[in-house]
Amino acid sequence: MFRQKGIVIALSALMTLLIVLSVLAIRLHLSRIEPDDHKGYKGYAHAKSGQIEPSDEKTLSGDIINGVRVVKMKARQFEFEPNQIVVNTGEKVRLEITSEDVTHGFELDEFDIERQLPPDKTVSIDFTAKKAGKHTFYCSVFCGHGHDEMQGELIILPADK
Ligand SMILES: [Cu+2]
Repeated sequence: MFRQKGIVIALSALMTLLIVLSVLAIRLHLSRIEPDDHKGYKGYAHAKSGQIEPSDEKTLSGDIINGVRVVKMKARQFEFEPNQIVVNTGEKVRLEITSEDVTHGFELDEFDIERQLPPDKTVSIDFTAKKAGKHTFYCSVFCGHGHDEMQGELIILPADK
């Protein structure tokens, strides 16, 4: 009788321990997910500007027209097409972006660019690709559930390429 009581107490202690441990595990898991707090303004995570990797695309985008590299792009839920733009250092660049559905935005922090892209209009965005590097551009207007993933990258190749 006494021994059975002992087993019952030991079992309940074990159960309590298990419950406490799983609560701790869930807490830990949640705190791992939360670094979303580092999101930039308008709710998406801003990636850092990066180095150009050997695996990056080296095919230049668009065509040179009157000394300007003109790149036609489309914006739609939830992507830019193309989502990778490759230019040379020092080039004047003009992105001609047409939204095919709703209002999107084009944000390229490196060049202080933030423009609205109303539906069915072509917006020209001009800048000079000053120095080599890789920069992420984003949709800056909330456009639906996939908005946070609507981004692409601008690769500015080093001058010696
Ligand atoms: Cu968007």
